[in-house]
Amino acid sequence: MVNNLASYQSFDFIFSTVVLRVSLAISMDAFTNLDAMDETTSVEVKSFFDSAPLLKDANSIIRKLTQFIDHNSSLSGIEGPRRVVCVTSGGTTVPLEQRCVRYIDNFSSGHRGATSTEYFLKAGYSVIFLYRRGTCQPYCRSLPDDLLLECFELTDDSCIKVHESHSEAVKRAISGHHAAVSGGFLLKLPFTTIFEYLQILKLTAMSMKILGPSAMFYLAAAVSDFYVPWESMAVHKIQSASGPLDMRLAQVPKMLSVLRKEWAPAAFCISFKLETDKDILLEKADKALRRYKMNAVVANELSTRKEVVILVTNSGKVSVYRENDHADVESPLIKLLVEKHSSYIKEINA
Ligand code: 9Z3
Repeated sequence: MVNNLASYQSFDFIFSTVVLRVSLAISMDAFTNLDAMDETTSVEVKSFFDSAPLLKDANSIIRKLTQFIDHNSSLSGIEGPRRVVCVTSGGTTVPLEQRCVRYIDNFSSGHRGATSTEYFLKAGYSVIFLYRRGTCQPYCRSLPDDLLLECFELTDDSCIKVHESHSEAVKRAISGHHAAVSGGFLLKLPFTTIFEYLQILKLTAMSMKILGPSAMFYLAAAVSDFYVPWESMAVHKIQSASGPLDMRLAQVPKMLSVLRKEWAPAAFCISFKLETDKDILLEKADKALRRYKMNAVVANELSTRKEVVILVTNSGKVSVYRENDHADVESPLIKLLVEKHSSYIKEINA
């Protein structure tokens, strides 16, 4: 969870050179009784939101969500009303200071979320893309990182034109993105911190509640497990003169149960389970499926995440592979999930 990605920033806080002793505020052993866990969770969820810093632009986010849901709920789609999926993408940060200089980051390039968004749009879904600022964007996957400098060139008469080698990729990106946005099928909402992510997820879920089973959550974002509560966070930059840093992180409440039970109870919910140790991956995915009553859990291992994922549902486990080295594993994955979503809608409406 604490990773060295932070080292690419210009900040002077480099995790590999600082001893960060993490003591967990809550032990998982406390959660042996599920009812007790539910009660503990709802108290923690309330206190998380009560103490979180106010979400900037909350009114503008609510307005965009309302317009988007109004528009899409009036449209028809595959076998019924148009389906809407909330795709979360990228990692959340945990600030260590209120005037933040240092933070803990969660690994995710955003490739999974951006690619999946394209396949959902292609399958006739509308997408609320809740993404970490600066991560991979739908339709931009095949563009170089240094977009402006590599894709464009100056002509002799000082005009700007797209470099021949990138012209197909640029055309595809512009037309795909334009079609999705101008049709009102793609809404992009950015986040950075765990506080922003969970507050926007809550607003999104509550606005999607009216869609009933036509709503889907595809939670591919890498969400922090531990955080520093806002009220106990240092206001100013932590000083390094006093030696090694010793801090206590609280556990982020398990929002999946609240999403499932309160925010959007009829939605089709897919969460992701990421592990680096393949021996515990499936056991952890099974646990998440049961504990949070997900409709499916996508289990993936960090090193092979672009080649294979395992779809875990109540009816078993299916390995999903990409078709070849140049294909996206998200293509067969989204196809399978769309089928499962269709069966779910039929079952609910029967
Ligand atoms: C994933 O497992 C995603 O597939 C990846 C995608 C983050 C691995 P990239 O963005 O990678 O294409 O580079 N996301 C969920 C990760 C996560 O934090 N899951 C939590 C957990 O495993 C549950 S919400 O405990």
